[in-house]
Amino acid sequence: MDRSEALTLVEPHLTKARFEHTKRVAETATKLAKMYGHDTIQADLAAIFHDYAKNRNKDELRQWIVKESLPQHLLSYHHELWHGPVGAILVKKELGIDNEAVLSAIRWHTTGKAGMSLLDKIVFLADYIEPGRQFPGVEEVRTVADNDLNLGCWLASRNTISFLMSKNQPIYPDTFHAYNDLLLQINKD
Ligand code: DGI
Ligand code: FE
Ligand code: FE
Repeated sequence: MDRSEALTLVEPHLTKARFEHTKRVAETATKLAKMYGHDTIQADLAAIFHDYAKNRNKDELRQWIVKESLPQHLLSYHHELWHGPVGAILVKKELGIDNEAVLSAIRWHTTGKAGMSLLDKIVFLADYIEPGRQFPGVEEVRTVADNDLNLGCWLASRNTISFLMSKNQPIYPDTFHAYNDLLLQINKD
């Protein structure tokens, strides 16, 4: 599938703002793939599909989690966490995307997890640093992302956890697993 076909498939499922975000994530993921030696076409496609389920309503997302036997504890956490795992299922069912590496990057793009692949990391970080993002501290993460993928992902994960804790929000276990695992990898480097 080429990028224009992918964009045409995704566009009707997203709001205008979400589609613009998607295109910026794809450009950022392509740059990171080039820097860190990953297939750029695959990174571009994974990023184009990463938020495929973002604009589905909560009830539909909930129903897919039940029907597809995704981890049911997802339902006890914030519904923001549902669009990644459900998105991976829906791009397969509705668009026929069956590349496991791409599906994994979509699945884990919000929380991360321990043992992320290179492509998982590229999409996770591109989503955090795309040029439209204005999180506190994002500029530091952008600078680090040019030199050290693991450190960039760890900083993104740390900032997200700090932000959620400052709001007294629950933190999904895989979010912590990503933080710990990335820290171990950084200390090994
Ligand atoms: O879909 P996007 O907005 O592009 O970005 P995303 O998929 O990274 O989702 C970001 C949201 O998810 C943001 O509001 C923070 C939230 N989030 C990330 N990890 C966790 C989380 N929310 C909770 N409650 N727990 C988490 O572990
Ligand atoms: Fe997302
Ligand atoms: Fe996103």
